[in-house]
Amino acid sequence: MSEPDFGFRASDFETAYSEELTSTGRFNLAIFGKTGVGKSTLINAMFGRTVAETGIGRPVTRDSQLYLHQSGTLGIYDTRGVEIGTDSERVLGDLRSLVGQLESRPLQDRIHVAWYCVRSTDARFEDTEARFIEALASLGLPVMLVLTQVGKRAEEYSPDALALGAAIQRRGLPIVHNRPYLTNALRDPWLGFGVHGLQHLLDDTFVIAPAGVARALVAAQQIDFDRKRRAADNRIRAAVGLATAAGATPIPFSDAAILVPIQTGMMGSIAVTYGVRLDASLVAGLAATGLATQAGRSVATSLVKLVPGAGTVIGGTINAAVAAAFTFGMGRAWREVCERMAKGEFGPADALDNEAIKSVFMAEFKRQATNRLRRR
Ligand SMILES: Nc1nc2c(ncn2[C@@H]2O[C@H](COP(=O)(O)OP(=O)(O)OP(=O)(O)O)[C@@H](O)[C@H]2O)c(=O)[nH]1
Ligand SMILES: [Mg+2]
Repeated sequence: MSEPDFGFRASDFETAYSEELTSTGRFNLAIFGKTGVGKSTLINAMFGRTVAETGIGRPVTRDSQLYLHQSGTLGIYDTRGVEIGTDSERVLGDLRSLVGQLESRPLQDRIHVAWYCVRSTDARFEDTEARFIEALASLGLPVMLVLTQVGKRAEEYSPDALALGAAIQRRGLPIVHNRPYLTNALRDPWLGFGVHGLQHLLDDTFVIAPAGVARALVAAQQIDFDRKRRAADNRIRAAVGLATAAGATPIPFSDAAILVPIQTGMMGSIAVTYGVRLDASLVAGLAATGLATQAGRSVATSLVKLVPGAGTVIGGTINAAVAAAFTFGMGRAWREVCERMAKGEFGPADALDNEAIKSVFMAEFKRQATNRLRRR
């Protein structure tokens, strides 16, 4: 990848991205349930395509029936072709030794939460499943019981699903809040059921998971963009603080590149928060800041031309207010680009629509930086 002279430096971005990934850590979820109940569908709905892209995962030990899929800030443990009942003992044996090994490892390597899935339309919950859940709990794993494919029209749940949920609840199993989470992860146009219950499941997963992996879960999940926005805004605030400090000594135009590492670091961090892959965010970062880079000798100087009023305040130097406004504008514009990338609005990660990225970034940058300058 060729590097522009100023503006976005791919190497700075890569460094920031990988540092952020390391410090964010990983949220590890174990998911169980009988074949075909909708485990993969639930994971895809909650965490986006990240998991599917990691392929088949790898067995945690040779011959193990437990697989780990690891991608960025997310780890998923699951099984393949395992029958709860006949294969339970083997899976639980693998899990027991795994959990034992992980005890001495850092928090981010351990299993944080288990989801046990039951298909609501099966209308039955077997004793072998109850014993499996008890065994999970005895390993110290918090178990959330998820009813999948639950029909819901308006605010009415399907009576069958409610009956199954009540029957499970009566067993008094060691599950979180002693009640199932009612979900549907895929719109069913035939029956007219929409996706529901995922936000509640996620919110309680945040409560149950250790605080030390909350940032990883914010980054990994792909349904609650408010949480991502809040995390991004914290990072923007930090970068604006750094830029303000840098600008406290008026920076000559020619030295405005001093702001570039601050802004690039912020962008790397925000990309991680949105779960955007490194390769995709590199391409998007180059596209987004490319116009600024082409227009002048540095992002900061060329951006002056884009922001009404900025030129008059500075007179040959970049001052603190302008440095802050630019950094804020870039942060907000990049946040917008990352959110849309995460939602797939710019196309697939390996064929991004660069023109669309540019225009979204520039429009948002001008708007946000200008507002920030006016607010002074
Ligand atoms: N309508 C609807 N269909 C679902 C839902 N979840 C799963 N399905 C369908 O049920 C089938 C099985 O779903 P999977 O997600 O592959 O089930 P699984 O538990 O991962 O299955 P295995 O990996 O084979 O154990 C697929 O055809 C899905 O489309 C859901 O929430 N709603
Ligand atoms: Mg599956």
